[in-house]
Amino acid sequence: MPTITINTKPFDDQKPGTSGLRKKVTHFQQAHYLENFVQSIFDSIGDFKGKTLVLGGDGRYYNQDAIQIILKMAAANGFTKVFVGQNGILSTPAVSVIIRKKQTFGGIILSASHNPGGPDEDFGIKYNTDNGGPAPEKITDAIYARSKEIAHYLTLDTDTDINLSQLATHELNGMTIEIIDSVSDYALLMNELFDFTAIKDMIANGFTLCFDAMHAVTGPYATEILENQLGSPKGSVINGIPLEDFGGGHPDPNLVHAQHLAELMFSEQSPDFGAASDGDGDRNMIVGNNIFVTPSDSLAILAANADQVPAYKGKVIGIARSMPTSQASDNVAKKLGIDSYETPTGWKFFGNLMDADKVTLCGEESFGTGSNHIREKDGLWAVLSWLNILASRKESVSDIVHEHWQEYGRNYYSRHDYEAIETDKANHVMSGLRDKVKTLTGTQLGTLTVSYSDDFSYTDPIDNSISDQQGIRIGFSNGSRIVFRLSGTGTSGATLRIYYESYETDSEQLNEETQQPLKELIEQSLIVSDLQSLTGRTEPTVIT
Ligand code: G16
Repeated sequence: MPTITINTKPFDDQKPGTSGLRKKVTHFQQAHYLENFVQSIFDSIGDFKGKTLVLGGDGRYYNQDAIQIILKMAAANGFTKVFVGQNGILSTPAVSVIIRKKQTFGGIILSASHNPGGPDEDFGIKYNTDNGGPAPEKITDAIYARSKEIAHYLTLDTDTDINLSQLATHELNGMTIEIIDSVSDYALLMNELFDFTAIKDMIANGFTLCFDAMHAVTGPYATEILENQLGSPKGSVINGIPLEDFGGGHPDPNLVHAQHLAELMFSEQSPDFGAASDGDGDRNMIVGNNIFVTPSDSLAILAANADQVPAYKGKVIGIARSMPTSQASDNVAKKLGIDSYETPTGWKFFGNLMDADKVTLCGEESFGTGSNHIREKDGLWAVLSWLNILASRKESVSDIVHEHWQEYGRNYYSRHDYEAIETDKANHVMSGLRDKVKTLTGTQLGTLTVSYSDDFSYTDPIDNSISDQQGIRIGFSNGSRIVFRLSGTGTSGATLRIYYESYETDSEQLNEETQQPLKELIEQSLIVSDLQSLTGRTEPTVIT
């Protein structure tokens, strides 16, 4: 079937954000919109003639349509082979596993992550390079530049679609398409990293768990690993069937959107362990009986207990966290005598450090945790890490967390999100802060003395690339911090995130409350930012 060239015109809004291009489905459905972006990717990633691609997504609405479009374009552009997940399903971490294992040129992931799905909701697309990680900024910048000048794209002159539902091999204009099992490569790697026998024994001895897949991509992965392989009873995985609209839910694993799980874990029927993952399977939430583990604490605890897990015993060489993530993991790194790194928000910044063997574990406050086993954050990996540590230490989640605070001190932490603010008002808040931070150092905010204030800038220690304007930091002499940043993943208006952190080492002063110890920081953040008068907002939309 003939390759055809379709004339097109640039769209002016195809700048990839923190995690690829995310827009409403209806926006992607405009004539030529997806095609323009895909051709811009192909035009920006170097010579892939004769090479292989991985393709899959989180199963949201438009996933399968987009896959059919991309397959035709990949064939027309000269890829030799594409691995596609059965029914178009591949979690983000699974794509990273497959790229690395099969040594492909790269991969395309179709997902808007934790954002809702459905005909009127969100869709997204991102490109991962041959290390299995999100494309670095030099590639996403090139894709954006290309999208602004694109004049045509290549596709095939056919309406015939590929059957994605059966494991099979197809041929499309000289390109091979292999429909692969979505779960097996990923599950195999998890077997290699963790002590499945110990976890299995713990479960056989009565340990109970509930994993909420939120009707998103991890359903099949969690069912296979937690129920079939580790023996957790059927029903331990809830909302395990991926649905195009995530069952009408918001597949964001936090206490607000995984409310059912949160209620269960704080009830008398609580299992020993609870967890949830997001739309594309890279985020995780960890909850114990009556205790929520913040993602920042989770990273610190996994690092402090890495010796309990076979693949990491004696092998943790460094820890990286994104700037707004609490400094809890820095305290662990200090004690272990290893390096810690503070990077801008976005998993791609960890890739260079992992490729250069500088760090083993990485984490972000936005419910992302992972390691150098792949180059994406990995929701089920975090769950299995916790299960392995629980099986080895034979203590409850709550005991492990409390013992950690006793030993390292506690970093009280909370994030307040103000969603869907009009973009210019949100920009106004940030530009006001940017001016103010130049003169804040040394001044008092309430009873707090500002020890530093800046707009975070990061120089990558490996390639020396510089990323500016990554968030306003106000640090205080007692170790507390306030951070302001605009989300890079929202699709309506702007989301302003304010991150609060305070540090307590006196074990007599530790309490279960989170917001109370942060009260003064919260008050001062509103004063210094003028948030309420500039946006009219009096309350955050979501507190985590
Ligand atoms: C994406 C990135 C994460 C990052 C998060 C930040 O997450 O992959 O590395 O921490 O965005 O989101 P925001 O800019 O909204 O704070 P995901 O899970 O959406 O791919």
